[in-house]
Amino acid sequence: MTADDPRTVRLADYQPYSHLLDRVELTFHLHPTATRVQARLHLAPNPAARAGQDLRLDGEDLRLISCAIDGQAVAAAVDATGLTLAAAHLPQAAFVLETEVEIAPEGNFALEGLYMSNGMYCTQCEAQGFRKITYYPDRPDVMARFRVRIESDLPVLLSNGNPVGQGAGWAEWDDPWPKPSYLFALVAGDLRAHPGQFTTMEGRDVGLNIWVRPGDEGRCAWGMTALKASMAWDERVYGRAYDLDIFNIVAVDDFNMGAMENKGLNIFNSKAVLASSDTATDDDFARVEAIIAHEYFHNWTGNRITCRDWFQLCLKEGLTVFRDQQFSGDLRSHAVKRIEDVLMLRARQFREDGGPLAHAVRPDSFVEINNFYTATVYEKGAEVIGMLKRLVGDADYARALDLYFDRHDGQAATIEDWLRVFEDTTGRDLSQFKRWYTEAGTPVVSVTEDWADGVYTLTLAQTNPATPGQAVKGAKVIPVAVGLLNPNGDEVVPTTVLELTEAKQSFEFKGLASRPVASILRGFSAPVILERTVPASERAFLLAHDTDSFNRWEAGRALAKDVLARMIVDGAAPSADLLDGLARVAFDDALEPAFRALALRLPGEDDMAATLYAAGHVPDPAAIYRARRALHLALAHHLAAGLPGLELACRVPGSFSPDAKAAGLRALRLVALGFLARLDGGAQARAAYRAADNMTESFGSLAILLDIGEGRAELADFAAKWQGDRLVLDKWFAVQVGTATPERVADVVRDLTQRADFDWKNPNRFRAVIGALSGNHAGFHHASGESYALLADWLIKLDAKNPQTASRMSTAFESWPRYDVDRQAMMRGALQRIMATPGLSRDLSEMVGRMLA
Ligand code: 0A1
Ligand code: ZN
Repeated sequence: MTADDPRTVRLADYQPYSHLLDRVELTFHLHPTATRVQARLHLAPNPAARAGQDLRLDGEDLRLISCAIDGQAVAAAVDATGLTLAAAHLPQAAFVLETEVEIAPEGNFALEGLYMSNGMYCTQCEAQGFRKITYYPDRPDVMARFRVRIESDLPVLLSNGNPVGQGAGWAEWDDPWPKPSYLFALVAGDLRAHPGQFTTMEGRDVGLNIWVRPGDEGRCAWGMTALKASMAWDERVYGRAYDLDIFNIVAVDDFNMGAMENKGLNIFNSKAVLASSDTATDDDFARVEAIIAHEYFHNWTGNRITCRDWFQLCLKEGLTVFRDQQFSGDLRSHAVKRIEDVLMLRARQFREDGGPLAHAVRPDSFVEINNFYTATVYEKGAEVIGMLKRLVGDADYARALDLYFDRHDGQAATIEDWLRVFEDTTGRDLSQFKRWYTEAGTPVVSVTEDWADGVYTLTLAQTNPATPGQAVKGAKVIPVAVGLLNPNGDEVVPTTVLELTEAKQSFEFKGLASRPVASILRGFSAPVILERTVPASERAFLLAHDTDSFNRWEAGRALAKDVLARMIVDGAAPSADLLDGLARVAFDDALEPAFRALALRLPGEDDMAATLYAAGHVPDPAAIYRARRALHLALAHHLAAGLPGLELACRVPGSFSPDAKAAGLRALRLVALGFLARLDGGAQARAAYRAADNMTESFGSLAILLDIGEGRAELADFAAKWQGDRLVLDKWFAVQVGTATPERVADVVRDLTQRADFDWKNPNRFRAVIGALSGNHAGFHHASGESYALLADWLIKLDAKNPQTASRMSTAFESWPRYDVDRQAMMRGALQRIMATPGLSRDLSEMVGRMLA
């Protein structure tokens, strides 16, 4: 995939590090433009490595002040990526290497290494940021115990581990657990704590804190609740307790990702931890809960057991996503959580897997590792673990995990280690299953059925599409969960997991009185595309009767996609099967409100473009936009009589609570208001906006109004109310771009980016506007090509300051092969223009290069 780039790093080239590193002592003298970092590394030759090697330390953008071994100055050869000490100068036994460097956190807009955000110092070291702090073997298999001294006048000085001393202008921290450098963290600032406390199952008291800027104290309670719930859940479900005296979380406004699991000192994008009913939507609350859990769960899956090298990233990420999904399902609703996860998987991971950026869950080469924090590594990585669990069963999964923690605690492990644990527990041979880790692309499973002499035969065939650098692939092990219903809706065969291991296999079901209706891939038991021609009546039957709630939703979704596709391609009218089926779901009080809200959400435009492309059409974004709105209107008319009652029934009485049940009601109410707005010009949504006492309903009704071309007054009101609130204003920016008509969106973006409060160096603000541009499908793909050019301009500008975020956002172009030749030419033209920019980062040049290959 990155075969001819000289910067390519390969899994096959892995070598253990030349030295062992036992302990590290760091002293920071903080200063915005001249921070001094002194490091003492306790090193010894590594008996497992080739003897007589030079000592190579990574280092970037550092000014070396001194370098000594055992107190004696030594000459170091410094280049742009590190420092080398010749083997001849190195002791043959244990020694101490001391260095001092100077760095400038204030000018660091890449937000990697040590940087500043609103006067506060903070760090981001995953994946390779520590090398911007000091000279160090910056690789995850070098694990050391850290002791850190921070000197600064700022009132709060934090690092990993336990506090061991503090005085005026200094603090010291000691982390007893060996860790790789990517888990190092330091924070210094004028911060306020929201405190908490947790007693572990082993009876140890742990002090908890969420640290925020003054003024944000009132938005921490939910995060603290989520943290305690996560700690209790990991004890109860995985038997894993926390292992330090203190657990700190810090909220930072400038952050490239959601959050980071640094040992004992998690650093969060403030958007991923702060929440209050007036400023955060129900989706925000759920996301905060999930991200807190995710980072906390990393303490065992990531920190205690880490990755041998960055190719193994899915070892910690896939497993930790899987664990946070289990947690959210346990706390909320498994059915709803599964649907939401699959929606996300299809929107992001299937899109990635089907385009020029496709890569294996465990890639075997990269140019810039930051480009591999992807939906494939994270979400498909989690799906692979879900499949393993389904194949071996819950009891063996639990036994395998116990063995994993026992065997690998304190180690830097590999996917081979992970699979061996399952093989040793179950006696299974997982060599074929391992293809899920090494081969990219979404398998397509096609289904044929046969019914004769009371025997129902299901034939499943798999194809594994070619992806960049991987032309031919073997068959995968695919768990296909199947249930059979008889024509009156009773389940005659309960969920059974079929193991598809060959290119084509048949499975027989005997002793049935009548031809059954099959519910296939229940619970989305494998991340595959199911190809099956099903009459609309059968989809409608499953939408009404399937006992598997995921497949019930899926039947409605598939029906909606079929109908929309016909509306787009043939100008057909919406079918009664769909309208009646959705009406039954909308008004069925036996179903969870959150489920009904999801079932009534129409497939998105990008989803329809992908669906049409897969079916051999060239998607027309404008036609998709029109058809989707027409279907929304048709459905509004069809549901009209029941909508006022539904809207009323979904009003949550009493004071606000972010719990899943109340959130589900609010979600369904907003769906009803969205339909009503198509019929009443927004009168009800306007009233809902005025009456709202929480962000979910005020923002939700504002979005509905803007979507129908109304809401000017409400938009101004919202801006006036939230002036100066960074997180809420991000919503204000994003909703205008997201709801702009295809013709207007580029102008809207141009206007917004000229405002003084469009701080483009802040990743949240940049994503709110520029990310929303590529999220507006018909607007981004407007035939003028204006939006493509606008995105390219902004990516070029951002890349000079923040390569990571620029690179991630370039994936907006990954779907270029789907579209017509004119759009393809314009998108490729935009990519070529980016590629030709002098001084382009390694991050963005790798991504653009792969998209153009
Ligand atoms: N490990 C974190 C995600 C993360 C990765 C890279 C970062 O900077 C480049 C920051 C955060 C997680 O999975 O939550
Ligand atoms: Zn993670």
